[in-house]
Amino acid sequence: MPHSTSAPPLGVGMVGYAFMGAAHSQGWRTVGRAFDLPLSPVLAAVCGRDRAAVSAAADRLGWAAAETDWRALIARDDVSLVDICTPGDSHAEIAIAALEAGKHVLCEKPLANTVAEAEAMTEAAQAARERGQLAMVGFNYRRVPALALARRLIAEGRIGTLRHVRVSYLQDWGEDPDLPLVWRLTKDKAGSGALGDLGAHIVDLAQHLSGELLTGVSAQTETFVKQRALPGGEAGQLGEVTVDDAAVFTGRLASGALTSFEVSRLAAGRKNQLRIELNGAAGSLAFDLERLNELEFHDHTLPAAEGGFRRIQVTEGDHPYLEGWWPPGHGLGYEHTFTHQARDLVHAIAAGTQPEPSFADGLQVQRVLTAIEESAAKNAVFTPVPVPE
Ligand code: SOE
Repeated sequence: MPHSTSAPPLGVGMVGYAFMGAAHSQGWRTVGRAFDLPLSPVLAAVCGRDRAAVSAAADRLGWAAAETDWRALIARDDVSLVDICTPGDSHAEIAIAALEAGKHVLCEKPLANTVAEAEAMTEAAQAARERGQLAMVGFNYRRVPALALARRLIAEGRIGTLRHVRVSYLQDWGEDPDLPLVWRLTKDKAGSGALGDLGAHIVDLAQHLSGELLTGVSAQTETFVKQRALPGGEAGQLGEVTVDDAAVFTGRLASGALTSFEVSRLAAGRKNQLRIELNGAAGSLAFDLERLNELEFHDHTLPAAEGGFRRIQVTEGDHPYLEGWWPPGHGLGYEHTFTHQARDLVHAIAAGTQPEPSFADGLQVQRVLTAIEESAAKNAVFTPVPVPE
């Protein structure tokens, strides 16, 4: 696909072309048209194992060429940035090889399936940084304009000393009894279930928005549907679900603020609902991904008679990322977060500065996820304090 500006080209090669691959492709296709960029992304090649399927994906998603071996993709001279959109079990191998081959890397979340893999990736990224290459992990929700605004307001002290962060991320596709044992339900491919898939997002968001890290967690996880039909198996043949369907956990931020988290793939009627509320001594902020152009803000410094949550319509030209889009008042959607992610990465590459979130940030989230799993394993024999009758 030709690049649209006179800026020097930045050749992108993407591995994987399913849901996340399509979302990232959308970002790469649109970013140079929505924003003024110092480099012009070129969709050089996409990679997948099946020749016919990857060629069809290249046509559909706008990639100039198709490869069937990710090593060949990395070796291409017209690829300077490798974008990894595969299941978690291949992130480490591809990212480390790409960094060693002199490429910049964008890797979908969660960074890896294990802390050890994430550590190796972070080490490779740090070595590559010395050579001028950059690596970023794709926590796209940081780039929802309303959440970027929330971060700005919190950094400016508008909600004051933080007391609570309350987050949930709920979906319901796991409630489908006919859902087969897809890769997201297997530990060897996905690392964990709702925890790594949805929990990684909300752990990152809670820490990113508050500007603080979790110091400890206490968790419970559950796999409600323990067996599913084996894809390609005979009728009635079932396989074990080896990941969690849902997790609830609490934690403390460094300041002592209390946090609570809930993720599920079996929350009937909740399709892709991410809600976050932060309460501070001077005010509160609340956001719901299903109303992603809005941010609720309560200013607790106002006289009580004037307080209460008000809805900020995050569609103005001076709101984060809005300069690239429509006249004021015309909202954005889920897909724009991938365009914004591409924008920030292109700017960082041109400036030679570390894009956020870094692989080190992805590793830290991985450590939180592992602590949650450890806590959940301890709580597997549930020993609550009995409530007297
Ligand atoms: C899972 O269903 C999923 O696709 C996640 O993997 C994405 O990260 C999330 O943004 C939407 O839901």
